[in-house]
Amino acid sequence: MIRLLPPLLTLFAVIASVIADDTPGCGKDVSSAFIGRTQRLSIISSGTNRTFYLHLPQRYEPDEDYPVILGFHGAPGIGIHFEADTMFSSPRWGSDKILVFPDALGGIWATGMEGNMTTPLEQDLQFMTDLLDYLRNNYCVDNEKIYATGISNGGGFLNRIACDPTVGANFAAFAPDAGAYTGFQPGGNATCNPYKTPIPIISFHGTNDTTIPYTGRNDSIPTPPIEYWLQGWIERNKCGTAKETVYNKTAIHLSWDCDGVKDAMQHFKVEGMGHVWPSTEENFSQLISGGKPTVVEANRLILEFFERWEVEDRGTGTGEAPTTASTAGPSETSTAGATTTEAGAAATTTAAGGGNAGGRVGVGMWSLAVSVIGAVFLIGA
Ligand SMILES: *[C@@H]1O[C@H](CO)[C@@H](O)[C@H](O)[C@H]1NC(C)=O
Ligand SMILES: *[C@@H]1O[C@H](CO)[C@@H](O)[C@H](O)[C@H]1NC(C)=O
Ligand SMILES: *[C@@H]1O[C@H](CO)[C@@H](O)[C@H](O)[C@H]1NC(C)=O
Ligand SMILES: *[C@@H]1O[C@H](CO)[C@@H](O)[C@H](O)[C@H]1NC(C)=O
Ligand SMILES: *[C@@H]1O[C@H](CO)[C@@H](O)[C@H](O)[C@H]1NC(C)=O
Ligand SMILES: *[C@@H]1O[C@H](CO)[C@@H](O)[C@H](O)[C@H]1NC(C)=O
Ligand SMILES: CC(=O)N[C@H]1CO[C@H](CO)[C@@H](O)[C@@H]1O
Repeated sequence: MIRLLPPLLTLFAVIASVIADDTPGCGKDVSSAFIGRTQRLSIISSGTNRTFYLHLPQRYEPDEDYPVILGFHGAPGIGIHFEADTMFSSPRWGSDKILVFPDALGGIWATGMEGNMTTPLEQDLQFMTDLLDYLRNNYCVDNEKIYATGISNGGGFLNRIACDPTVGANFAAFAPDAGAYTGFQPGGNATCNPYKTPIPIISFHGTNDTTIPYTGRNDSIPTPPIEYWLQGWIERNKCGTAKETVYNKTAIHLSWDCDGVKDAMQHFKVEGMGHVWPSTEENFSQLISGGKPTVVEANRLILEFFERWEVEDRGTGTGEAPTTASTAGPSETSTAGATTTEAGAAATTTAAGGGNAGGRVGVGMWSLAVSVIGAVFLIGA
């Protein structure tokens, strides 16, 4: 019996850390060569070598838990493109966060499309699970503060994450720009079963975007009109009417209260902006496309938005699970120009319970059960 004591105590320590939202990587020494710099690392996921760029905070302390932001590049691309474009890892923006810029296989994220986008969606989603496991096991992660942002095809992929009840449940909020939401066009077959209501989303899209037009695309890479895509989330998130304001003269800012949660959804329709990252200073995507700086500083707006959300948190809402069928697009009665019926093979929702991340809660409850059994056993011994 006594010999069981040390392993049991270790087990309790692990359990305690799980319950306290610390991750197994807390307390682990990290080479100083890793801190404040961007490293390219890799893990094996679905039998494939998957690479990503990792940037730890300037003053990383192994005992302090940090928020994590995943940033998804556009297609074709690699993680460092998104880092260079947004400069999220510069001290000005990201000094207190763990920033991760994953690479898509062949430069293109799976968004459930056929053709060149051949990585199966499940495989890219599994990569997210494995990547988060890796981060939690090696670094001190604040499980409540994990977020995703991205551009174009990366925005389309993070939208798929938001729609996945299991993988999405790791994330507190989402921020796509110029998203290529393939599968969510009228008649598209994407499914969407988010883990909670509302899912906080701040999104950006330029009206002069010719790559992923604001009005949608009908060719081999179909994308929805942005208003149609928004309408899908308005319904899933149970949002009221939009508050509309003119932002800095040339952008339209829409904000929705959703299921009793204030300003849970935000959208910036940026007049004249092309397929770029919105910034008041010229950045790479603007340079490459001949675009110009805009009046919207996406970095600041995104970081301020993320600050407001935690995974388990749902503001002032009721915390009840959605009960309606969850579809990829808006319903027939929508006014957002959707003339077709619900987007294809919509799944009926089995949403993993209001405000809570199903998988994580599962682990928490299991740990609690083990620790109670363990405690009883110890007392008995
Ligand atoms: C995975 O790819 C990276 C970058 O190409 C390489 O450095 C690493 O050794 C590879 N890992 C494995 C296990 O093959
Ligand atoms: C959705 O449509 C795409 C393209 O037509 C197809 O490759 C994919 O298998 C479909 N997915 C489902 C779940 O039906
Ligand atoms: C798909 O492949 C074709 C032929 O190689 C190419 O012309 C096209 O640009 C590719 N599309 C994407 C989205 O990469
Ligand atoms: C795409 O096709 C649909 C149905 O054929 C049509 O209603 C819609 O206007 C088209 N959209 C664009 C942007 O061409
Ligand atoms: C946006 O596109 C319109 C029409 O093509 C053009 O007249 C206008 O100059 C563009 N705006 C910017 C800021 O590039
Ligand atoms: C845009 O508006 C924000 C918020 O009101 C303000 O902080 C910022 O200075 C403005 N930027 C420009 C370029 O007008
Ligand atoms: C290379 C470059 O100029 N990048 C700028 C792009 O925009 C961000 C803000 O989103 C700036 O911080 C960068 O300096």
